[in-house]
Amino acid sequence: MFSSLPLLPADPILGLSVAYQQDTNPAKVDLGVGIYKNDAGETPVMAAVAAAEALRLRQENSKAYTHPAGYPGANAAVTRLAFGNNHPAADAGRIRTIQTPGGCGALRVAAELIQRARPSATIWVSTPTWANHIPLLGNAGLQLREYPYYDYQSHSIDFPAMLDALRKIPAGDLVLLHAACHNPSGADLSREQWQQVADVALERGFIPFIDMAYQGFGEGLEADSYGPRLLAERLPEVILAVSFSKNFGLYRERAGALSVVFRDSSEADAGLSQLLSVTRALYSMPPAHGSAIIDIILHSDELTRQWQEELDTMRNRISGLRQNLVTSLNAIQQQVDFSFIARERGMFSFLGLNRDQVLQLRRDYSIYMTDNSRISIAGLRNDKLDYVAQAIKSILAS
Ligand code: PLP
Ligand code: TYF
Repeated sequence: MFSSLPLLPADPILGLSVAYQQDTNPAKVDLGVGIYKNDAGETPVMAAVAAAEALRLRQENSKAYTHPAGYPGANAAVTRLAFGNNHPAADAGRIRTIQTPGGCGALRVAAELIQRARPSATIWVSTPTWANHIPLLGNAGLQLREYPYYDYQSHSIDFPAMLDALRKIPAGDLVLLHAACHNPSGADLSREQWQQVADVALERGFIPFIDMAYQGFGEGLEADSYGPRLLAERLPEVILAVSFSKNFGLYRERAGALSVVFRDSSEADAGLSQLLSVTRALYSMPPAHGSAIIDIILHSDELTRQWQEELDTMRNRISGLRQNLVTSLNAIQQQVDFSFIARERGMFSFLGLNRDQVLQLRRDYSIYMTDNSRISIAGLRNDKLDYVAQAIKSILAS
């Protein structure tokens, strides 16, 4: 039976890591997958996470199944982390949160819930968006369409074009927005622009579906959740898919959460029962380990402080690297003004190179990035900046 199945290409982002690992050039630089690395090129377990894990190892006395909604206690804590304390929608009993296997799990479960509630709904995604949004949402059977977002010429959001497209979206469709640190462009909505998106959503009746995979990597935990908090305050229904892979460094533990804001608490109860029925049909219940660690950290003032300091260090390192890359690049060539890289936020920016140039960087310099010239800034190191800048200069000149 399986002879009918053709061989498929590897994940274009994760496949790049394999190619990088196999490269024997000692000068190689990995700007591919969005994994935070320190200046030694390592992704260590965060100290707050290691401390929470040690505590958990001493305290855990059972591996019995956990609750279908996830590790008890963690849902309230992660809802507060996303929405803040005393959010009006939470106080009104309108939010239901479940833990999911990573942000990917949250996106997929949300898509299945939408499919149950309104199978004819279209999900509008930004041009461009994270490549995995397409299979994660599309494979649930929903139709996907695009709204204009990033303008490659000006290296910024084409907000008038975006608003114009949003104004034409039919009531009941969903608009996928990135809370902060837009993947792949690094270009984020300002507070004023979030307000305007909320106005149009109210006017048109579309439902915001927000992907928050980088809370704390842009400006800070509060600032990066401005959009979801605002939309959940102003609109009757909002979906929020959260990943803890980056901000807790829990990538392989598959820790994430899905919060849905419903019209009222009785719709919320029905909605939660549907969510649990969706997950029962997919994987029964989420992994507990990552959520338990997050729960321990968020319930300890000391560990929370330690975790936030580590997150601040990661964010500051990325913004420092952004600044240093601009300085290096602009000092040695005049062809392109790269200062947009310092204006953008989070893990990613586009260099603005074409595919041939990207392949040339990979082949001639062992510098790895996705074919659309997206670079993962955290993969840079200060001792490699000159090498990378010189390589880009020579590519631009050739
Ligand atoms: N959404 C975006 C925009 C991402 O970049 C990622 C990946 O890192 C995710 C969601 C899902 O993250 P994970 O499933 O690894 O938690
Ligand atoms: O865009 C990235 O690099 C991250 C990590 O299938 C990632 O979001 C990439 C591909 C993938 C899962 C996670």
